[in-house]
Amino acid sequence: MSEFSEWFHNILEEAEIIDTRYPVKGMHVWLPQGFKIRKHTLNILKEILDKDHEEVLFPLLIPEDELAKEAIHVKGFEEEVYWVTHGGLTELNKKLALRPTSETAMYPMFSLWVRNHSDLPMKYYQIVNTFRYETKHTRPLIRVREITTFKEAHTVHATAEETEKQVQDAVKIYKQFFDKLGIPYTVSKRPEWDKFPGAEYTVAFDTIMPDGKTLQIGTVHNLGQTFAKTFDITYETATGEHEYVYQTCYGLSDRIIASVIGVHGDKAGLSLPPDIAPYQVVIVPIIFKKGGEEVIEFCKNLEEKLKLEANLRVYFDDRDIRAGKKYYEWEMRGIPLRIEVGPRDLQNKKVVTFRRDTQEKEIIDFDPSKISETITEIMDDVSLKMKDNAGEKLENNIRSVDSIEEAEDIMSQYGGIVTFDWCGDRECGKDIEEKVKVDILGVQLSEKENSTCINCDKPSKHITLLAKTY
Ligand code: PR8
Repeated sequence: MSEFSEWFHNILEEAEIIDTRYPVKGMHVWLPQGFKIRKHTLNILKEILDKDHEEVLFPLLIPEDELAKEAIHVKGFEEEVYWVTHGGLTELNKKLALRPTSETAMYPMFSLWVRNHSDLPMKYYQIVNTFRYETKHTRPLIRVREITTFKEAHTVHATAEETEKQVQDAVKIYKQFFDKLGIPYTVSKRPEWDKFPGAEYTVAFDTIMPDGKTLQIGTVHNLGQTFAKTFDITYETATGEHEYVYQTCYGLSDRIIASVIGVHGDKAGLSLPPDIAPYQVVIVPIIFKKGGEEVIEFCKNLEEKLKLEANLRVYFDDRDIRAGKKYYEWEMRGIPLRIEVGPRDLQNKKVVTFRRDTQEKEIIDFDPSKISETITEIMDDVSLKMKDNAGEKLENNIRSVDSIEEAEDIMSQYGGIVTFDWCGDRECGKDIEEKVKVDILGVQLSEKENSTCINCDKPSKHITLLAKTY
C-alpha cells in the first residue's frame, strides 16, 4: 500500500467518515461525521443546480430490454451490471438491472414527457446510489461498487447548439461547485476511446491526489441524438414537424468527498473547508479547579452567540477528558477553527484561536459586539487560503514537455500531469500512452495555433494532458 493509500484508509477510519468493514466488496457504511460532510457538500451542489434544474427520483431497477436498447451504451456497461433475477423463489421472466447510471431508466420516460418544442429545454437531476461491478482494484470512495453519492443531471434540448451551450454551462456549474470546496481541477476533453459509452464527446474534471496520481472527479457528456433515436424522444416543432431531441448528461460521485480529503489533508489528518465541515468551530474550555463554572458559562454563551449571530455550526466540547486529547481529535477530524477559553483569558478579555489550515494559534480580543463578525472573517479567510494553497499545489504539479523522453522522465520523477502538443490521432495517442506508460487524460478545450505533435510531427491543435490516473 502506498503512503497516501495508508494515510487515506487510516483517516477514513479515525475521522469516522466511513466504515469499510461491511461484508460486501466495494460497499461501505457512511458514519455520522462522514454523513455530515456528505450532506453539506450535497447542499452546496443542490443550491447551485436548483436554480435551473428540477430534482426527480427514478427507480433503482431497469428492465433488461431497456438497458439493452442502446447498443454502444450497453456494451460499455455490460461487464459492470448487477442483475436481479428472482422475486423471492420465482425466476423473473425479465431480468432487472441495478442502475449503473440512469440513461436507460430515464429516457423511455422522457420519450413520454417530451411532446412539444415548448416542453424544452428540460433539465432534471437526481442524487441516488448506483451500482457498478468494478473489476479494477476497488478503493473506498474512489472506486466503489455501490456509488452512494451519484449525482446525475440529464438535459433535453431542441438543437445541437443548445446542447453545446449546456455542456459549457455544466462545466461552469462544476467549476463553481469545486471552487466552493477548494478543490483545484483541470478540465479536458477525453480522447475518443475514453468517452462515456453512447456520448459524442466527454469533458472531464480531474484533480491530483497527494501521491501524484490524478482522480477524475466529474464528467459532462454531450449525447447528441444517439439516445433520442434509440428511445424515440421527439418533439413537435413550431411548424408541426417531428424532430429528435439533443441531450446532455453530467455526473459526480463519492469521489468529490475523496478529493476533499486527499487534496486538503495533511499529517495531522483531515482539514475541511468551513462550508462542508460537520462543525465549523469547536469551543474547548480549559478548566482548573478555580473559576471552572465561569469558563463553562462563558463558553455556552459564546456557542449560542456564534450560532445565532453568525449562523455557524458550533460544538461546545465540555467532555470530561484532557484538553490535549480534544485538540488532537478535532485537528484530526479537520474542524477549521478551535477556540480555547481559560480563566485567565476571561480576565484579560481574550480568547485563543487555532486555525486547522495554517496550524496557527492566535490570541484575539474578545469584544461581545464584534466576536461573531471576527470569527466569520476568519472562516472566510480559511476558505480562501485553503483554495489558494490547493490550487498552487496543482499548478506546481503540471509540467509542460517538448519530447516523449522528457515526458517519461518527469513522470517517473514527479508524477502529476505533463502537457504537450498532440495531433489527436488515435494511433499516435495510443503510441504515446505505450511509450510513456501513462494515460492521456484529454485535450484542453481552447485551441492552440502553429504547433506540432511531439510524437509524429503532424500539426496539433490542442494542448494535451497526460497523467497516471486512479
Ligand atoms: C455517467 N450518466 O454515468 P460517468 N466509483 C466512484 N466514482 C465513479 C465510479 C466508481 N466505481 N465510476 C464512475 N465514477 C453519466 C453522467 C449520468 C451522469 C464517477 O458518467 O460514468 C466518474 O469519475 O462518467 C464520474 O465523475 C461520475 O462518477 C459519473 O460517471
